[in-house]
Order: sequence, then C-alpha cells, then structure tokens
Amino acid sequence: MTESSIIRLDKLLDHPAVMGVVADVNLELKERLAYQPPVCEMFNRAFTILETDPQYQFEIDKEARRHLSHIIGNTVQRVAGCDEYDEALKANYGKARTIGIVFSGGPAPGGHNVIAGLFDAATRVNPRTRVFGFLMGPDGIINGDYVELTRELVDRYRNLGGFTMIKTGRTKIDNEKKMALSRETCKKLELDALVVVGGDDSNTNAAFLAQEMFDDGIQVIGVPKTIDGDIQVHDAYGKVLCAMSFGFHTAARAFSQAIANLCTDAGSDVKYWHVCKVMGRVASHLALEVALQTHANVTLIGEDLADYVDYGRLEKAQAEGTVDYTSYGMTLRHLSRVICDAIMQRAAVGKNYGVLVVPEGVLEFINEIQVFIIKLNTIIANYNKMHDRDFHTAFPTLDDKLEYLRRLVRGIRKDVSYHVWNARDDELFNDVPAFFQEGLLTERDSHGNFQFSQVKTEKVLLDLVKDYLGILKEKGLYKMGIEDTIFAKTMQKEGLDPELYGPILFDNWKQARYLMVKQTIISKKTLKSALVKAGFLGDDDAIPAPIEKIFEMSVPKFKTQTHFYGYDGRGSAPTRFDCTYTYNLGRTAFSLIANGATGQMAAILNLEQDFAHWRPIGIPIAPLMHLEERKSKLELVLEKSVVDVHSPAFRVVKAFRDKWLAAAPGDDHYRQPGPIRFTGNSEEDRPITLLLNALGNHFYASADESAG
Ligand code: FBP
Repeated sequence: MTESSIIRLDKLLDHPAVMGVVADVNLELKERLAYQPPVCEMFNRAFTILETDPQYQFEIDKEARRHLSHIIGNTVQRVAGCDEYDEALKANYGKARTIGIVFSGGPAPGGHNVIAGLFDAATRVNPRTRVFGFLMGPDGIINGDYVELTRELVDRYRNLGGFTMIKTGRTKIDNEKKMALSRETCKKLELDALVVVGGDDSNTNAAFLAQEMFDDGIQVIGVPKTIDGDIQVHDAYGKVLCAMSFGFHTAARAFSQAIANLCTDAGSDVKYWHVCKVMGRVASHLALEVALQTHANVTLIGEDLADYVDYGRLEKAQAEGTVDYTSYGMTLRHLSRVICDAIMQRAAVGKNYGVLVVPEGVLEFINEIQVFIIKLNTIIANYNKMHDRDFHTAFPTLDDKLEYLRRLVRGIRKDVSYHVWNARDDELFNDVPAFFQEGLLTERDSHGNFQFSQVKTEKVLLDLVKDYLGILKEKGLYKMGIEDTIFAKTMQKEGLDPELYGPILFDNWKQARYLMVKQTIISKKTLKSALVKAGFLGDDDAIPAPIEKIFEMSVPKFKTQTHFYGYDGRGSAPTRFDCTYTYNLGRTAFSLIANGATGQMAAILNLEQDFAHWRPIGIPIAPLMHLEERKSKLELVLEKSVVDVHSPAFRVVKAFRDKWLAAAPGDDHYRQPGPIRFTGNSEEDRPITLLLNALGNHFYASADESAG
C-alpha cells in the first residue's frame, strides 16, 4: 500500500462504519433498554392490597423472638389488586414517599430491573415520590453516600446486567455503631422505606434494620438475590415461598453456554479434559443446573459427596467388631479416585477427553477440609477479637501464618485452646501443598465466610488426580482402549495377522469392540517380553513397528485445561426470565411499602409456571431466622439452602450420570443450550432445576390432596 492510498485518520474516524463500531451503543443494547417487561395482573390495577395467607407456618427460634420482637409476628402476605380503596387508605397509599435502595453482596443479573420496577411503581402512584440509591452497598448507608435516581438514570440501565448503576459492597451492618450510623442516614434523608437487595446475610441485615427503625416508622423490605441460588425459602412444612433467587438463571445459562462450547471443542480435538470450576460459594445449585443444561461428562455435586458412605470400609470395621467413622463422608483422596475412575472408564473406550464440572464450594463438603476451615475460621476470628491488628495484617506471609500455628501447638501462643489446633492438625496441615495452605488461610469476607472463589479448588483436585492416574498407569490399569478395526487395519497394513497377535496383546481379545492391552504390558520392555514369551520374537529382535504403534496408542496422555466460570456469568446481561422476575420483584417491593409492611422479603410464587400464574408475595424474614455459628459466635441468620439430594433435579442428574459420562463406544450426549437470547423464541426460558423441583411440589401437593 502506497502512502498516498492510505485513508487519512480523520476521514477514517468519520466514516459511518467506524463510527458505528466505536459507539458504546449497539442494537442489542437498544433493544434491551427499550424492552418493557410484562407485569403481574394486579400491578395494572389502581391499587394493590396485602392479604394474609394463613396456610404458611413457621417454627420460630426463641432468639429471633427476643431480638426481632417488632417483626416476628409478620405473616406471609399475598399482593392483590383492587380498584376501590377507602379515602384514608387511598391517601396513605398514594402519598409522596422517599425510598432508599441498596445492593448488597455479589452482583446478580437483574438488579437494575428491581430498581426500575420499584421506581416505576412508586412514581406511577405518586410522581413526587423520590428514590435514592445508596452507593457501594451498605457502606453507602453507613457513610450517607447516595444518589437520587431520576427517570433518566433508571432508563439507562433497564434490562442490563451488573449492579453498575449504584455499585455494591459486602459490608455487614453488624455492630451498634454501624447500625446507629445507618439509622442516622435514613432519618436524615427522611426515608419512608429502605429496600435491601441481597443474599441470605443481607436479608438478615434487612430484618435487623427493620427492627431497629420500627419506631422511626422506616420500613425495610428485602429482595432475595444471588447467582448461587441458595436462597430458597420454604415454610415449616416444606411449602415453597421462594423457589429461586434472581440472577441464578442468567449465570447458569452463561456458564452453560461456555461449557457446552467446551464440550464441542473437547469432542473435536479429542485430547483435553476440560476442568470447569463454577461459582457457588457453598451450594452446588449452579453446577447442578449446568449438568442439566450441558450433559457434561462428570459433574460433582458437593452435597452428594457429603452424603457418601464407604460401605466396604464400614463392613470391614464391623467384621472386626469396631465402627469406622471415617467411612462416612468423602475424603479428598477418595474424591480424586472417583474422578480417576470416570477418566479411566472413558479411556477404555478410546475417549481421552471430556468435561468435568467442579462446584466452587465442593471442598466445603469434604470432611478433612471442612475441619480445617472451621478450625482456621475460629483461630482467625479469635485472633481478631483479641488483638488490635487483624490476623492477616499481623501475619502477612504464608510463613508467618504457619509459624503462628506452630507457636499455638508449642503453647508459645495461647490465643486458642489446644483442642482447636494441636500437633496432629499441624502435621496434617503441613502435608497440604503450599498454594492450598495459602488458600485455606485467605482472608474471610466481612460476614466471616470462607472465600472459596480465591482457592484453586480445581488445582487441588487435579494434582491428586494426576498422581493417582500415574499409579494406575504403573499398575497397568489406566489405558486407552483400541478399536478392534483400527488394530486389524494397523496390523494388516504391515502384513501381520491380527488374529495371531490379538490374544498375546489384549486382555479382552474378541470380547469387546475396544481392546485393552494386557495389564502386565506397561512398557516397551514388558511388551517385548510378552512377545518373546509367546514365541513371536527372539531376544535380539526389534518389536514390529505396527505393534509398537498399537502400544503407544494405548498409553493415555492426560492433558487438561482449567477454566473458572464465575465473575463472567455474574456480569452477564439478564435473561428474559430474570428481567421479568426482577422487574416484578421491584413492583412487589413497592406494594409492600405502600401497604405499610416492614421486615418482609419480596418474592413471587409459581415461577415455574406461565407468567399469567405468577403471584407476588411478602415473606416474613424474622420467622425464618435461626442460630448459626459465624466468626466463632452464634448469630441469628437466614439459612442457606443447599442442594437437596432427594430433590427431583438432583435425582434426574444422578439417574443420567452414566449416560452423560458416555463411557461406551459411540457419541457423547452433550446438549447445546445456546446463548442467552433476548429476542426471538427460546426454550431455555427458566431454570431447569426450577421446573424439575416443581414436579416434586406437584407430587407432594397431589399426595396431600389425596390424603386430605
Ligand atoms: P452473593 O452470595 O453475595 O450473591 O455472592 C455470590 C458469589 O458470586 C459466589 O458465587 C462467590 O463465591 C462469591 O460471590 C465471590 O465473592 P467476591 O465477589 O467477593 O469475590
């Protein structure tokens, strides 16, 4: 290209094609911003009212009764529509309000639509109502940092992912000072109501704020969010109140699309095992949904592993008249064996590739790791309580931390009792690889939670898997199966008779399509001695080339690629399901506020059904709270909901495990859920786990009905 033929930069930048691609706005964005999610029928009426639904019962913790006296008597409330309201109520319902909203915890797709739903409902009822967004999560309430949400601002974020409009943070309002500062901010702003959009810990915060500000007349409403899907609320009899938190569907769909693409890649170049860690701090709901969406070859479910019983070990101990308690629950070593077994089974049918899905929180369900986490949590929390500097500032490097632990054992430091960290713990901990020791000692988040996303779970498992596969290889058990036709062709090409050599080389000659080289043949040396012993080769003869080739084909090369799916899916643009769900949650939050509720969580019943059947409700938060150990003291919190191994969704995945492992000749059974599509038809319109678990509800319901 000559200099004179190069287009001038100013002309290039002015070209419509260039201007189109460098603009921050594209068609997808325009469509998203313009989309108006449908609203539940009652939100189109002139007013909404709340009707108590007496069918839901709770077992109330006595500590919750003591600490949350103003809101403990709350009940489940259904939002209904009405066109006539008496004058006094009408005036109250329609008054100009000041409402604050805050995001708390990790982002979840759909959060902006909670704001949009709240804003639209509030300003529809009274255009003079003002909505303020607290910045950077609960810190914004504590420090009085907020921004007024105008229509122009809200419109810029409709149907978009993330929490970018007002950001988020993980600070917990967990002491008197923070509580007093928060209350001061709300009073100064003359808030009528505060909406807290967050997970289990944040809704716990919402309940305490509701209690604290009850006498100030400031209502507090929670909105359950988390991609982890671990806020699933039931009453004491198992009746579903909140089947799924928002953001779960989008994150699961984003992870599934990427993982399904890896399945396609794995099945194409047939040389890698893709190890995919997927988010979910503790519960494996996301991994379960990914399994259903993609049919990846192996998906670990933490809750299932915790349920594991080693019956062989148990029986052996019983025969010796003892009980082996280590038979209950999965150990790290055993888990690596389970993974190796799957890899070996696929290798035996010539598949030296696959996709393994590992939930981020899987280690939480492994006995020995759980013990380390609990012990180290206690040590760190104790240290922080007793000293001015926190544990991580006092001991910045891994060596410093290990030295501190050693000093505890030697009794030089007496910050915790010998029972918490003794010589045996120290010895076992020293066997853990350094990077994992570091992971286990990472800083806890502000709620005292162990930060699994900071730990290279997949590396811990893969190191063990690689070690064990090496042992299995040496024992002659881990081999690639050779298809009989390939064996025959390779031999015949060089004029060798496969029928003659087959019985010498393979353990399962004529018994299966995929032939397994004899267990005793683990090297060229052992291969040669087998041929010499059979009289096909003299001591000084070389191994015939085709036989050497077959042997080489039988030696597996375990190559892996690791991936982490978390922050990417969490920042994804919401699915239509999450857009509609969250917009209606925002509308629900406003109905709760306008009808005077406080200490309630906005939710929607029948999410698994057609939109026409969705029913907005308010769930009382206080009756759901129970005592749990946090930062080594008992605290009232909302319970996290982990995968129920008796749920239909889990049982379906379990029933299809062998099929999706596809350790048989023939194709894999991968499923392509496709990308998140905002326009056009998409069958992937709601979480599969939601649909399957609802089948269980219907069965229970019909069983109840027939019993009744
Ligand atoms: P929330 O429970 O606050 O919604 O956050 C969930 C989550 O995305 C987990 O899946 C993950 O373990 C964690 O947040 C990561 O936290 P961080 O954003 O602080 O790294």
